[in-house]
Amino acid sequence: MSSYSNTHNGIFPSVCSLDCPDQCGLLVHKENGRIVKIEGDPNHPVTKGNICNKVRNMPARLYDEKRLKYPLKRVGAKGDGRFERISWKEAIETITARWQDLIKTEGPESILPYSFYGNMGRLNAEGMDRRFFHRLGASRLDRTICQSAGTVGYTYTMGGSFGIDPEDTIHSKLLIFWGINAVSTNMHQVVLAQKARKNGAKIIVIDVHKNQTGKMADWFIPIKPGTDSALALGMIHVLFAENMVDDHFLHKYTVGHEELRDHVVQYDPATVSAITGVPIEDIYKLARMYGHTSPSFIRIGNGPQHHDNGGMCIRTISCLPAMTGQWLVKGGGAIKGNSGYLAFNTSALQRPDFLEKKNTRTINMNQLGYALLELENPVKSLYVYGTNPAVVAPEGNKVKKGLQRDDLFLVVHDLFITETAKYADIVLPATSSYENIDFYSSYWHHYMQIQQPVMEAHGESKSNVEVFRLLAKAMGFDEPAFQETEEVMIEKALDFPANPFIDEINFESLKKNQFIKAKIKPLFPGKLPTPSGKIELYSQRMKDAGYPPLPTYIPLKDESSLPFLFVPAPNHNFLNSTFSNNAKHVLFEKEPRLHMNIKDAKAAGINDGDMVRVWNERGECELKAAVGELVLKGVVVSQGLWADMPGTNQLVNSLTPDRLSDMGGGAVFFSGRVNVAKCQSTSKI
Ligand SMILES: Nc1nc2c(c(=O)[nH]1)N[C@H]1C(S)=C(S)[C@@H](COP(=O)(O)OP(=O)(O)OC[C@H]3O[C@@H](n4cnc5c(=O)[nH]c(N)nc54)[C@H](O)[C@@H]3O)O[C@H]1N2
Ligand SMILES: Nc1nc2c(c(=O)[nH]1)N[C@H]1C(S)=C(S)[C@@H](COP(=O)(O)OP(=O)(O)OC[C@H]3O[C@@H](n4cnc5c(=O)[nH]c(N)nc54)[C@H](O)[C@@H]3O)O[C@H]1N2
Ligand code: SF4
Ligand SMILES: [Mo]
Repeated sequence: MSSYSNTHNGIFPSVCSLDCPDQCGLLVHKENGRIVKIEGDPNHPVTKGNICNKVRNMPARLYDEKRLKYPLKRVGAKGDGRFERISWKEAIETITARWQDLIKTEGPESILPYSFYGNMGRLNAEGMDRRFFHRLGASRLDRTICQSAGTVGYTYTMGGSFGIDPEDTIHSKLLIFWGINAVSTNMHQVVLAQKARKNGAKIIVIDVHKNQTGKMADWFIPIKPGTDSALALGMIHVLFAENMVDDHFLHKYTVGHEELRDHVVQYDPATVSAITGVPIEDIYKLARMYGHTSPSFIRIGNGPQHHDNGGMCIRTISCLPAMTGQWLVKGGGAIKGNSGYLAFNTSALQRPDFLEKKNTRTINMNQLGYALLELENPVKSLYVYGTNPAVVAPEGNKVKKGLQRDDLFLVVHDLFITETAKYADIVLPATSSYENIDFYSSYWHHYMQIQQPVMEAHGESKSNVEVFRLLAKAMGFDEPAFQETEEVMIEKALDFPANPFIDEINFESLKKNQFIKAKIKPLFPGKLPTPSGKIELYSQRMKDAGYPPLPTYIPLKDESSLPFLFVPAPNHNFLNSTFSNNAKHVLFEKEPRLHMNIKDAKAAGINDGDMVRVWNERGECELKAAVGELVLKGVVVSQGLWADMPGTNQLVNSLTPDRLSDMGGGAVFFSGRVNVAKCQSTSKI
């Protein structure tokens, strides 16, 4: 393995491993064996040397004194976070002995892997682990916490995760950021938009919160949470009514435009305005701008899909570019996600052929509390890696109660004692992505990238791949797949003739070039992977699955009569809960706040800066009120998945519901209702 990890001085190419669409090219500077600086790689064609504040300060996290160096076993009560150092040998023996026992007494489905993309490297996030748990016959995990509702919705319209090349958006004349806080979560799309703006483009932001992205817009359109599909339908209504549609495109590349034309008659601007809170004249103005501007581009974010109706909402928004034939124009169209272009050989990587039986049960990761507390044949052992469910999963109090169960054998593999790890019986130290070899494929731009180790493993920490190799050996799994090297795993994963776009991307070419762009063909003219091969404005497949076949507005669930919809979104300086335990990043964010409308605040006797209590039937937490006009009446917004909160120390997800979205079993973080009142007592902050 060619490795820079032992080289003491120099500048080494890397890739950001965080779950962020930008997947930046990085340069890591080392002096005397230590990483002293991380900056953007100016040669990366999309990210061009700019990176976010979070990762510029990554060295503080990599060398944080709290970083784990050794395996640990619990010595205190679950949740206390008291541990004692043990050897790897003892750790692996303890885990596998307990699992052998469980397999005999309860069956392998009593064991549940629980992971997400804390490290986007494919070998570590979805490689050796999948092989191992398939072979073990463990319960399967449905990884639905992020984008599954919208992906299913978008796929009904477009056939898969295929949008346009973001590099083309410099040619756009109208860019709509729809439910995406791109200044914080997709900064290079903003850089591209600013370039387009210099050439005369206008930027519209549609959001429930006028955050940094809304403030950067030429026009910010505030909308009531969960009503975006109505707005999109209102736009389509006006596009048809005022003859702004591209009939040639609709005839040639879509199915169902006649049905859609009749169907949207009901979504007149007055009706849509009453649903969305967007004034009637603004609906006309938006539809006319969209109808008359080409190329127009929509960046579809995660916000609208984290709702009860999220799948249908994304399905609906994704019909818009077809109305005006934007898919044929360079810089026109949309991006929801682009992972389809970089599809690789997941079967070779994950070996589903190792699945013991085909009907192994699947557990939705959004219902972890339920799975731990209420499921028949309960989960007896949970193995957590690359995610921090005690902070990020909905119905947080239920999750914590589940993690506290005396008879649950919990193993957590992480770089830190996270909130989740505090409940673990065994904690394993993880290397950071900078210590590993792995390949990366973006879900926004069209590049694959490689990481080679640039620093030595911290203490005794090990990568996910290494740990699953050890576990496989101890379990007696003797198939060669469990001892494959990372190099061979990458070669096999990238050997995928079914996707000709990546046929020049392999281990050798990645090592030589660091990043390689897939050879993408434009979507049109061409056949989409929908049943009809066209954009499905009318979807028979949806009808067969029990959904309305045409895009439709379906209101949020009426979960209670509490006065506010609560939108606990991500923040600028954390990445989900990553960095929420690093002092520097916490300092950048200062403290958790709750944005509320001045009229609501006045009515409740709340002033800016007051500590407020936010509660519902699921839990409660305390935040500092930020009073103003950044959110509409009836909406409250917090930012950041804080691991440490004032007062009762319950986290924002103690308030979020664990019911599932309309499609894809997605999470509905933003569809919960709460009440808010001024705190009576003084609190920690
Ligand atoms: N700095 C930073 N970057 C990140 C992350 C992070 O935590 N911090 N997380 C990463 C991950 S895993 C993901 S999935 C992406 C997510 O990044 P985004 O796609 O930006 O998604 P969110 O931040 O969840 O929400 C986006 C916006 O949706 C708004 N919103 C909520 N409900 C609605 C609604 O009903 N309608 C409309 N129009 N807007 C609504 C919120 O106010 C927010 O501004 O970002 C990634 N990048
Ligand atoms: N309220 C609310 N909740 C949300 C969201 C929201 O917008 N609002 N967003 C949701 C979304 S979109 C997502 S994607 C999820 C994400 O939630 P998570 O996937 O839990 O993401 P992180 O909080 O970043 O936690 C990742 C963990 O992986 C660890 N890690 C990093 N690299 C490695 C590695 O190589 N090996 C191992 N073993 N561990 C590693 C990190 O130290 C960190 O503790 O959160 C969801 N939760
Ligand atoms: S978190 Fe996103 S913006 Fe920041 S360096 Fe990583 S990929 Fe780039
Ligand atoms: Mo996500």
